[in-house]
Amino acid sequence: MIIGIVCYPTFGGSGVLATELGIELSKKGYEIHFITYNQPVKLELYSNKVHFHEVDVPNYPLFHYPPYELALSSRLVEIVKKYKIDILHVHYAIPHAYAALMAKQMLKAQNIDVPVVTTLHGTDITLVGSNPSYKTAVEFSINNSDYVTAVSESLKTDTLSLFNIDKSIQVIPNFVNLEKYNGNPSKKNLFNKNHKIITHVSNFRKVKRIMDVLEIFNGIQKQVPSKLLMIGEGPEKNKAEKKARKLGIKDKVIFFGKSDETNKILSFSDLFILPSEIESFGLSALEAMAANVPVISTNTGGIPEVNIDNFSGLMSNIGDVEKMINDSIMILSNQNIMEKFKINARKRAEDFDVHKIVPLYEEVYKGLSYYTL
Ligand code: GMT
Repeated sequence: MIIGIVCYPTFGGSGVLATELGIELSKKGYEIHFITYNQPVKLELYSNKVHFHEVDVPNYPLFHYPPYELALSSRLVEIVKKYKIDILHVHYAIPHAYAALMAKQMLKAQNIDVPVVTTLHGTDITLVGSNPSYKTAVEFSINNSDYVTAVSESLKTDTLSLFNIDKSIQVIPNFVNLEKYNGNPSKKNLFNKNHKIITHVSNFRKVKRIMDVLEIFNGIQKQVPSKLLMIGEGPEKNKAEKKARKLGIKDKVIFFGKSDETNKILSFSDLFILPSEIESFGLSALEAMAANVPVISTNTGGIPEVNIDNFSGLMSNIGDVEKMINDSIMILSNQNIMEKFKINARKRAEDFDVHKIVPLYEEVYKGLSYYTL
C-alpha cells in the first residue's frame, strides 16, 4: 500500500508521531510519501520506501499571508497521481485536513478517489480549531474526512463537545518505540553523581506552564541536590531564563534548546515534570516513562490516560505547585520508592508500544482500501 503522510515537520508531538508512524510503516513494507514544507526533523531518508516531497509556497507582494493550503493541496494532487497514493493520512486538522479534502475534490474531478484519514492531535481542536476564525472549516474537514482518529478519549470528548460532529471518531493513542529508550545511564557522569536530574521537554508555550516547572524545581532543589534540564524552544523561554535568575537557581537550570536526542537525555533523568494546562495526550511524558522516568504531571486532558496516578508518577490539579514539589521530593528522596516508580513507568509505557498501536492504523487503512483504484 502507498501512503501519503501530511504533518508539521517540527519537533511538536504531532509531527514526531506522524514521522515515527511513517518510518514504522515503511519497515513493514508500506511505501511512504511525506508531503510538507520541510523534511520532518526526525526523518532520515534511509530507506527506498520513504520519500519526502517539499511543498513550496511562492511569495508575491500582493500576498499578506502566503497561501500554504493552496500550495499543499496542489502538491497533494500532483503526488497522489504521480505515485499512485492509496491513502492520504493527515496529522493535525489545521490546515492539513482542509487541504487534503480540497485535493480529494480536485482528484475526484479526474475520476481518482483517494481516502483521507485525519488524526486530531490536540491544539488543532482545543485551542486553535475551536476559534471562531477556523471553526467552520475545521468542523467541515472532520465531518468530510473518510476516517477520523483522535489521540485520546479526552480529545475525542472535547471534539464532540466543541464541534457539531456527525462522524465517528476512533481513539488511537500515541505510541513509543521502546527500543529507542534502552539508554545508557552511565551518561549521568556528565553531572555530579549526587545530583538528581529533573527534566522537562516541550515547545515552551503558555499552555505548558513553564513558570510552574521552575517553581517546582526551586522547591525540589531546596531539599534534594538536583539539576533541571529544560529541553525545547518557544515563546516562554526568555521569561523562563529570567525567572531562573530571579529565583537564584540559574546555575542549576540548563536550557538545552531543541534536541532530537531526548531519548539519551531521558536515559539519565530521575524525574519528568509536565505541569500543563492543556494536554490532549502528553507524548513527552510517555517518552519519559519509556526511559524509566516517573512523571509529575497535572491531571488535565488526556494525561490521566497515560500517566497513572501513584503508579507511573503522581498527578495534581493545574497550578498546585506545592503538591508537585512534595510529590517530587517524596519520590526523589527514597531510593526504594523511586525504583518502584521507575519500573512502573516503563511498564505503563509498554501499553503504548509501537508494535501494539501501529496495527490499529493499519486496520484503518485496510478498511478504506475498497476506495482504491
Ligand atoms: O504540545 C504541543 O503544543 C504540540 C502539539 C502538536 O500538535 O505537536 O502536541 C499535541 O499533540 C501531541 C501528539 O499527539 C500530544 O502528545 C500533545 O499532548 C498535544 N498538545 C496539546 O494538547 C497541548
